[in-house]
Amino acid sequence: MQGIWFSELQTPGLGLSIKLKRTLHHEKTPYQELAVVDTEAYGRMLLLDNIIQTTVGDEFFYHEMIAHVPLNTHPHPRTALVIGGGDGGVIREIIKHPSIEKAVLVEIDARVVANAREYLPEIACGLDDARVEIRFEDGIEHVRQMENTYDVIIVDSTDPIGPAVGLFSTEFYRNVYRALKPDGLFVAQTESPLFNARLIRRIQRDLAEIFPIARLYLTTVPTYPGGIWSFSMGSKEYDPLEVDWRKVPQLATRFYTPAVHQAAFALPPFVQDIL
Ligand code: AG3
Repeated sequence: MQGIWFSELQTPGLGLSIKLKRTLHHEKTPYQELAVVDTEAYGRMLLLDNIIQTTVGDEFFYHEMIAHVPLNTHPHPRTALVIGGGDGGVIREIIKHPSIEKAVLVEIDARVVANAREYLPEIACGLDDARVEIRFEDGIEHVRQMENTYDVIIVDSTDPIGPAVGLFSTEFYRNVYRALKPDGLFVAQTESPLFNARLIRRIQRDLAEIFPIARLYLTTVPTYPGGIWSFSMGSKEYDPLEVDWRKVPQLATRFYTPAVHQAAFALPPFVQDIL
């Protein structure tokens, strides 16, 4: 292979390789190693500890699905919390919803936000919206301190290694429940059903114990392991399969539509077997 390639070792026996045009930035933050590179296939790409977080070419698959599914399930979301998500992609989607009055981003690493603003403007562009509040603190602590505060909580974390481990814990989900309003709901990215079946099963069981409604839905993300990705939802009142579509706002999206929303909950047998 000619030129310079980046490979993410997604599993011990599987790598995803992308040809680089150039490295735009590289630094060690207090929390992790951060790089922004430009690629042939997907444009600019954000890496944390050599793990692909997002690329300009395919970020909308993920950001639209993690945001619009919960926001359209809630009939009138006013306040939203994003944990992680320092690139701003989830916030950009949230502020498309006219009902949103306040969107809080709690990101532990200020350098992620600073670099996204500088190198990934098409992803970070929503961060300057007047409804957005950015706090550089630990999302686990933030949720522990909140009670009856948010309509929607979205966990846009890194993989469950290092500082993100606590964002996949039973205790965290209990605190999320308490931080939500009485009819609130939450969604977390929960990795690939091809490679993380046991994690997904445990999360779904936790959520089913804590929330009246627990659901799993899927999307495709070309640059994530397996290309198939899961999201787990816990909801106090609203069912994502019973949305009143006449009342949902018309949004400018490239992946999400009401039909895609509904289809995302159709689980293939191999995923059904996980639950
Ligand atoms: N959040 C999900 C990252 C998981 C990717 N995993 C991997 N490539 N092994 C990304 C942040 C996007 N806003």
